[in-house]
Amino acid sequence: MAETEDFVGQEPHPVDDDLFKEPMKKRRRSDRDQRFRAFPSVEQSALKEYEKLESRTRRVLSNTYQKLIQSVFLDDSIPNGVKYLINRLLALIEKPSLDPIYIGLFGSTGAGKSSLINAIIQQEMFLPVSGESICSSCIVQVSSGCCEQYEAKIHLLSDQEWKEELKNLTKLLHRTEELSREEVDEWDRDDAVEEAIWKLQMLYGNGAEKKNYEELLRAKPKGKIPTSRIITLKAEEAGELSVKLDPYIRTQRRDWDGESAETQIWPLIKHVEVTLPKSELIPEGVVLVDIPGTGDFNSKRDEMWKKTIDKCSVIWVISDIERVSGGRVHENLLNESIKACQRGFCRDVALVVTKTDKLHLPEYLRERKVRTQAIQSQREAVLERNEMIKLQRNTILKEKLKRKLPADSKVLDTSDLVYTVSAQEYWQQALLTEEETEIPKLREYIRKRLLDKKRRMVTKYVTEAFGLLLLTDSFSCTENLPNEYLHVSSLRRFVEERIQLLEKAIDQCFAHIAQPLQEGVRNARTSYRRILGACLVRSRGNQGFHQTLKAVCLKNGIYASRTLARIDLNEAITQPIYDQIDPVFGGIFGAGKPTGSALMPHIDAFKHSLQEKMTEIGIKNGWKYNSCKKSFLIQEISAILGGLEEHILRKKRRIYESLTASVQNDLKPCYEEAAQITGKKACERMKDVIRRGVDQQVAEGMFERAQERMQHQFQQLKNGITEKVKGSIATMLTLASSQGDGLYKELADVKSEYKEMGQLRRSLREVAENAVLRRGMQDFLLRVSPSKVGPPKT
Ligand SMILES: Nc1nc2c(ncn2[C@@H]2O[C@H](COP(=O)(O)OP(=O)(O)OP(=O)(O)O)[C@@H](O)[C@H]2O)c(=O)[nH]1
Ligand SMILES: [Mg+2]
Repeated sequence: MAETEDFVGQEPHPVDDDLFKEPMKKRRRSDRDQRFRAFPSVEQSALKEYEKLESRTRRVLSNTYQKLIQSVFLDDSIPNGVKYLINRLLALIEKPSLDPIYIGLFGSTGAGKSSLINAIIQQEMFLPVSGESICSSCIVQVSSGCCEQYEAKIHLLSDQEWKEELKNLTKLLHRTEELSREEVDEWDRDDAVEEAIWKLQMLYGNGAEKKNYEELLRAKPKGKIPTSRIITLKAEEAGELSVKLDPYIRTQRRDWDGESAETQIWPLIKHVEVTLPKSELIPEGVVLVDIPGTGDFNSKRDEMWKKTIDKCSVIWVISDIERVSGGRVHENLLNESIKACQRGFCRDVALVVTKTDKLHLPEYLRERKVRTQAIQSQREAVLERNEMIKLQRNTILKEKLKRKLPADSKVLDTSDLVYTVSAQEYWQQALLTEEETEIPKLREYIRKRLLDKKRRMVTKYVTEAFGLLLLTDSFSCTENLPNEYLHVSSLRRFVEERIQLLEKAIDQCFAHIAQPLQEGVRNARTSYRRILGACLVRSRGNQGFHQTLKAVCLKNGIYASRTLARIDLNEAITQPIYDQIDPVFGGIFGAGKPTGSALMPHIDAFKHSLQEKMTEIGIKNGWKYNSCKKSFLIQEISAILGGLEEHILRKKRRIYESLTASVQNDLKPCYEEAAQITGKKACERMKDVIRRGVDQQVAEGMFERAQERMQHQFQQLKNGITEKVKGSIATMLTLASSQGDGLYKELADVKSEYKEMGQLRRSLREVAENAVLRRGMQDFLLRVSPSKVGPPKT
């Protein structure tokens, strides 16, 4: 509870019933309680208290805002100080309550993602599931809302996006006359070609594959495409929605001969969003995302695939128990998830091993190595194997994360990195109890994450609001201190010095990347030929690879389809650089210690030095202990620097991707040249062009350019940070120094709001303490009588 430690005083706040009324949307109390049904008492109570605090804070802010605008409404000109205040208040009032937590279920086809989501939301047959072929065709997001109905939104590609895909599909199908008999056969068996033909036929009917781009542009699609590009489905019951939704989500078979309207627009579907009514099992604010493991041929969809992975704050790598050991696919998924930790917002990776019920007892017994205990039944075997897998996988995963992430990453401290679940047993309970299927454990994981986020968010919100109220109140302060503002100029000097120090510190911190980057470039130069060679070879030779390679070139080095492993040439040849920089990169953007390579501690140190200086000046000049001005400056510094963290997180991805982006950019002409190649031995010739193109670019310093670009991106981030800091602090000091210069006016009295806000701030600590206390009580009760407490049985 680090955030709440500095709060003093513990007066309980009065609990009044109208707290439950939110200013924007009035909700009935029963509705509100319903939303928390998913929570066992401890989390439920804490969450409620945080929500209460938040809505009260919003109300205080609203009242203050109204008072302020009323007092300046009729004025000819509004003083700068007041304008500043009004804008800050409004921004805080409009700040969204909580960005949802995205939990990505990321796994290859058939791993059991959709089945797992069904079990978690307690709807056995909700999302389509299939054992025969690839089942889910696109990214599906499942969340719960506040409405009574089940709702689904099917998002389609925009006109422009489809045109782009159409262009690429037709280019891919463009066949020349010179193909030999053998090559024609080869061509027909190509996965990329099959997929392209099938997409065109589905949308435009048979024969569409023979038409060119212009002809298809004029052709009318068979299905009806809404202009909004969103199809909304609604239903009263889960089953009803599930039936309506099925044809949109379920991958259509290539030999399909149906004529339903849903399947005709199927190639256009981008992603699907499903909203359940107030769910008991996934609370509002949590989104479960079913992410297929490979990405997509369509650039827009592929970009979305990457972005979706990056926006997840938690990624569960879903792996079938029979494939979890040693599979390359599984390794790729893990690597992609760890990359998301580097690039995106992901803080937490866990491995979820599915289908643990699948066990052939005689085989298991024969292979079993540890024989300390006799195994009597299937159930015992399953449980033993679960334990073993957890031990094994936990160690392996931790090792892997350690190599890739900085040593202080939170995920490395987590004890549970591996879950062993069975969606099938969750419904059948023939072998395992509900607890043993570990579905309830995953639900608990979700609730914990949500509560944690809510706590952090509300703490920040209340603190910021308090600072703002303090500032507002200080505007009407009569405290008259003629001398103190003489020191603003000395303060300015101090700030300038500190900013210079900060710049130096940032330089030092970014300098950590230089050496591994250099090393990585050296490695990349020596190994790129081998890596490229491996990428350009298929186990079954060129057969069926010709057009896939063309697709790779059409997409500037990246090809993703549902049937093949993802190919990304740019990423592959830059991998040796990433291998070197990964831990350092993570370290720069991690929490870290002030002495290490982490960036944030330097910004914190800068903040503390400024705040100390304010206090020091305050004391020297005999400011009253709790001087409004001093507190204002201190609060505003926190607010300004608090915003920086988000800025840095957003830039992080750009920086990380700069290496592949740079290489992709340099290789573009070579990909374009290769994509033009047709005719005899096209596949070999294409490979030659790529090999030669890469050789040439490497000789001309492609990797060194990538290195420079990354360093340039770091430099830009530094400039961005210092500019932002300089700008905001200058504004703040101007405001602080200008009291008495006629910039302020007599404002409405906000004493009572200020007081209430102070109380709310004190309540924060209390809520945190209550949660700890309740957790202790629950643990105690659980030990005494496990059957009476704990999550409600569902
Ligand atoms: N025995 C057993 N089978 C399971 C379990 N979970 C899923 N399956 C089966 O595994 C197959 C694939 O499950 P899905 O949930 O469709 O897998 P998916 O990961 O969503 O697959 P795609 O949609 O193709 O990406 C189906 O036949 C399921 O019935 C389980 O816990 N035990
Ligand atoms: Mg699925």
